[in-house]
Amino acid sequence: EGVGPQEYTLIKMKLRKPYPPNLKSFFDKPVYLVAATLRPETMYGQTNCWVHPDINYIAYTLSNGDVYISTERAARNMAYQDFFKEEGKIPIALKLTGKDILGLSLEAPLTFNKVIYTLPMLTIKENKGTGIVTSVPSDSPDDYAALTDLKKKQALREKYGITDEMVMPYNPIPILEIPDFGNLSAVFLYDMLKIQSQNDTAKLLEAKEMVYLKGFYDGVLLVGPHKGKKIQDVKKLIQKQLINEGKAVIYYE
Ligand code: A2H
Repeated sequence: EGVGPQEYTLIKMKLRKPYPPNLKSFFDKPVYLVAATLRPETMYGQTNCWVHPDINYIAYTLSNGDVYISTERAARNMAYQDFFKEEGKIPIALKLTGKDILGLSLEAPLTFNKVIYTLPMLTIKENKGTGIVTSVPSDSPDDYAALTDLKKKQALREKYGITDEMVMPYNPIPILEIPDFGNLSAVFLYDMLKIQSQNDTAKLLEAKEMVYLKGFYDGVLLVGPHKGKKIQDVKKLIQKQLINEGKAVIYYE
């Protein structure tokens, strides 16, 4: 990894009411699944939220009364970044596994989808970010591969209790244009490199490298108030807007 701390934008995905039985104790509090991203400008294209079925997560209370769900590792980092009442101390409210938080119905900022669901992604790393990832299949090859796996494999959906309505209506949304790659660059590279699944690690790494720099320097936003502007000129603006509206926070690790 790099030298200094990495700054991430934590996207707050709000649990919709009524809360499921295992989260009912939070009935009077806003509950958020929080996802670390380097690409806040792509949030227009969110189609779902990823959790790993077999990782452990916790729910904990912030000093402002919000409840967050993430790995304990991420909460420990937050404990030194002014998220909690007492520095260094995580106010744990509930222990969960990924399986406990699959199929949740969420509201996410900026996206054209009114409702998105938590779905299983098997390549999530426990030791990066919050262990929760927001899915933008138009621009992230990993996200497109994992969503395509769920669409293609009924057995995979059934194994995790995911219904067709949580997956099938959701398609990549054209939100930014990259020269040569078009307006769904993750789909373009998935097809071009003949990626087979979310476990196609080497090809997915290649796709990620191809899309990342080119997207940053040559990508142009196709939607929202900054439509027509270059990604490098709007990334910070969109991050700030999300933070000012209480829909995201900054997090370091
Ligand atoms: B990115 P880096 Cl559109 N395990 O957000 C696996 N992947 C994780 C993760 C974890 N625990 N935590 C975060 N990530 C993903 C958007 C996006 C991302 C787009 C395109 C590329 C991209 C939507 N998903 O990342 O190693 C998150 O996905 C390409 C690497 O710190 C986060 O940004 O660079 C990125 O990986 C952070 O990974």
